[in-house]
Amino acid sequence: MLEHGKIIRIISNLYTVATSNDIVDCHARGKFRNAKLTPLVGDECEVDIENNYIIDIYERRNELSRPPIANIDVALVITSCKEPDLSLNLLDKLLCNILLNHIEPIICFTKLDLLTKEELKNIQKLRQYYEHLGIKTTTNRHRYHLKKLLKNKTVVLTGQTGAGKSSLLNKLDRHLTIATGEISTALGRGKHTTRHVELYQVGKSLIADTPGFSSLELSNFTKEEIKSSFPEFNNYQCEFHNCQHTNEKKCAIKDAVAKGEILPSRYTNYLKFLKEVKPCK
Ligand SMILES: Nc1nc2c(ncn2[C@@H]2O[C@H](COP(=O)(O)OP(=O)(O)OP(=O)(O)O)[C@@H](O)[C@H]2O)c(=O)[nH]1
Ligand SMILES: [Mg+2]
Ligand SMILES: [Zn+2]
Repeated sequence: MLEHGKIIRIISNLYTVATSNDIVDCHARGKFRNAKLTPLVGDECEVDIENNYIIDIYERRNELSRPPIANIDVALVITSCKEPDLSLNLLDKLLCNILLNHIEPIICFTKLDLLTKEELKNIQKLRQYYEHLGIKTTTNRHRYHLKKLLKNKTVVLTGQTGAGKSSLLNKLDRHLTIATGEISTALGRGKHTTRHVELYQVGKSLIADTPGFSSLELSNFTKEEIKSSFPEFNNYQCEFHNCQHTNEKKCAIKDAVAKGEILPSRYTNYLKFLKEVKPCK
């Protein structure tokens, strides 16, 4: 018998699928391997519930490869302010990747309790900057706000290892007991506690916990795409419409950085990301 379902968890080659009235562990048909199609958490699929096989994957609305997930409304970028240290490079890179995959990013800052008053003010300024770009921001302290932002959405948590993704899920639903990690204070590094992607029903949202990472490549995008993923650049008109905002003598973006209108970190990260694209593109 065939039923429609959604993949909610993948651990190595075992796929857990939620159908309308059951949760079944399945294997995937070899044909996916031949078609170079890797089933992802979030995939809508057809399952043979007698033989426990996924036999078809429906067309995806969208997908991400880091973390691997499909059919997402919102990517919540869990951004640690301390332990691990705030990385604006990773934040901007994640935003780039999410925007270019046509998914809405929302930034969620964590570990604000470890900050001094001065550092907190800086986070507040950062929040205002990103909000001004049209990107919503929140913190893991504001659970009511978070629940409102994520209501009726399929959400993926993404961000550095040790940033507090699993801890946040446990706080959003007190029935969850997902393992969370210790931060080694000596090294200031996390231990990669979460090892697989899994969707959880949390109130009126479906939220995926994912393994953290500390690096991400933007090599699949073109320079033009990278440029288009910086919304603040649209507010300025350079002399040449194809200005790369790099070595050009006159450039409205560089002027805006000098005037303090564009955050220096945003511009520096833009330059770094340009260097990561494939040379042939
Ligand atoms: N002080 C403080 N600690 C936090 C906060 N959020 C999480 N932590 C702690 O940070 C550590 C790592 O949290 P996890 O939830 O395991 O982090 P993760 O993002 O799931 O990490 P990976 O699974 O490795 O990707 C745990 O010891 C948490 O208790 C916070 O807001 N403040
Ligand atoms: Mg985790
Ligand atoms: Zn320019």
